[in-house]
Amino acid sequence: MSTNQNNLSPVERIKTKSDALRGTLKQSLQDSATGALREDDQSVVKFHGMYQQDDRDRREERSAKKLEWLYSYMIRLRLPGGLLTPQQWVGLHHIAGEHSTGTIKITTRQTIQLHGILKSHVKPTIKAFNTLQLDSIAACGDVNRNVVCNAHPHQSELHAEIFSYAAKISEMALPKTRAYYEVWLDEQPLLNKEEEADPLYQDRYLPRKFKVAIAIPPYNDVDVFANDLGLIAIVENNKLIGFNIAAGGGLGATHGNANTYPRLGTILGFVEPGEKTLKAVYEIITVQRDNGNRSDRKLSRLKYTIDKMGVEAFKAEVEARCGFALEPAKPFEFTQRRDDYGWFQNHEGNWYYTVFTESGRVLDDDKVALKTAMLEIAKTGAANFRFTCNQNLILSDIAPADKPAIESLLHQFGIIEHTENAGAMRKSAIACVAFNTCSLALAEAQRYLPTLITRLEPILAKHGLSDDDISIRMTGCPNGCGRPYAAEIGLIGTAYGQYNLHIGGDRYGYRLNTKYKENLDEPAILAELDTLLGTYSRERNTGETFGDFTIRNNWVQTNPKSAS
Ligand code: SRM
Ligand code: SF4
Repeated sequence: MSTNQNNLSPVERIKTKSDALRGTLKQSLQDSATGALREDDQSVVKFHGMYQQDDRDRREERSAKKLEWLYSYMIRLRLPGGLLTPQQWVGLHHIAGEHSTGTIKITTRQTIQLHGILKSHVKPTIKAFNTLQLDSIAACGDVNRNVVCNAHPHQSELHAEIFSYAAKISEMALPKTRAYYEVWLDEQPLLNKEEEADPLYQDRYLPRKFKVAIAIPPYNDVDVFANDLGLIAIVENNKLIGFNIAAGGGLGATHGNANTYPRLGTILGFVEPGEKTLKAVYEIITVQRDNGNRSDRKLSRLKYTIDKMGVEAFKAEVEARCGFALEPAKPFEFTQRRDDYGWFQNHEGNWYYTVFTESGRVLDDDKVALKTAMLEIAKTGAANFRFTCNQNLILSDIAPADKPAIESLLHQFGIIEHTENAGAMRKSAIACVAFNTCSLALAEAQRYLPTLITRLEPILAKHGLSDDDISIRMTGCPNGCGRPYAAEIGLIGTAYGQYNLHIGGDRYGYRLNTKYKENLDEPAILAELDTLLGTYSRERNTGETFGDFTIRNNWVQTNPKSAS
């Protein structure tokens, strides 16, 4: 299925002639006549972890004044496993205030984004991050993205060992080019370009983004099957014996394009830990590099490569490149995907507090001064900051002696109250960024889902479901950044104020949902959910989740692209 070289997508040409991702970024940055980058550089800059965006709330006003759109940049950190020291959080807080909108956004891939950074501030921002030993290399672009791992160290005594694979995989799959250091950090250009030869990415990189997740059963907070490549840790007698490998997950789809679809991963087999695991990950990436579609970017993710090659042929090719066969997959079970809120202690005696961070937005608003509170906690130096794929924040690795001081700050700023008082559905919800920065948004998501849940709460209460952590996820378009297709209730934007309603997904990330109703506005969403939730409440079996009930009740059929 190799792609016709004459039919390459424009991005393929931009990559190969980009001089190892340098493009003309330096010249683009110097052009003070516009807030934008040159067209090709807008693609190249993604590989440096940033996107050119504009304030969509202000497009009309700017156009009326005959001004160019208000361009700015989003920068996404590369943070394998999503961990910052308190010193790094303090630094991040100040960088956010000085260069961006000020809001620190925790993403669904366990990292941080800052928005609204003007062109003249991008380089100072990257430099400031560099002083904190943080970078944004490969956080976006056609490369391996941020590697995610179960966030909470209380979940397994082997957490640290398994967690270390996130950094190992991230390092292994990092592009070799020095472009980032030259463009943003003023490193002298290489005299010998051979030094940055890149056997993995060569000069064409991957056909599309590539995502890796590591899950430690029974917890699936990473939504492992939604990734191109998922590693499921297998632990026996308190020892990591290896990983089941799932491949071909991905959620993006395009309204009206039947060739595109969300798909959850297929388990290929089991591999021993260490070198063999890393080799298998590497070669799955090379098979995608060599076989992925480079003509049509809508069909270029690994899920389409696998479906075209067939699972068995794909697996055989991976094994041939590895020089070893995968063993049959080992049994495992996921029984939780949501975060555990509040205090937990791990086997070493350290304390952890998971803070409810609605839609991952760390800011001070009229409800809670979350950002100030986190700064004061970071200043104590007594807690690390870990991020979850559910967009929450864990104050972590707190020594018993330091717990009272942290707890007192949590009380002082009302964080404990804020976390405890949020309802079960709100605490299980995810919303993507959407407006005002996402150029692809058709409808609101993070600015609207909290309001919708407030309007749903009386309905939940009426049906006795206030404590039921039904998963609800909303995105502003079908790309699936908030993983709505893997939720019990998925709301996917089709136009401003309108959403497709999907149901039938399970609670733990094995089964995709299915479209149930199209183009609903808010009254229609509330009416539909009132009916569905009422029936569920009356007719469910003991312990039956909403997602499972919707399938048993034949409201929708099981989605055939679910995990297998
Ligand atoms: Fe995403 C594109 C935000 C997780 C699938 N995603 C975008 C862009 C960059 C829009 C763009 O291309 O111009 C969004 C930037 C919005 C903004 O203003 O910040 C964006 N995606 C996000 C984040 C920030 C959502 C959030 O609220 O947390 C997440 C950042 C993750 C990270 O830290 O790396 C984010 N995106 C996801 C996920 C979920 C996941 O990976 O677990 C998915 C679905 C899984 C998958 O990849 O299939 C996802 N994003 C997409 C797609 C569809 C890709 C596809 O295969 O079709 C696009 C569009 C594209 O690539 O063309 C996209
Ligand atoms: Fe933007 Fe769509 Fe992703 Fe939401 S799902 S952040 S609207 S690309």
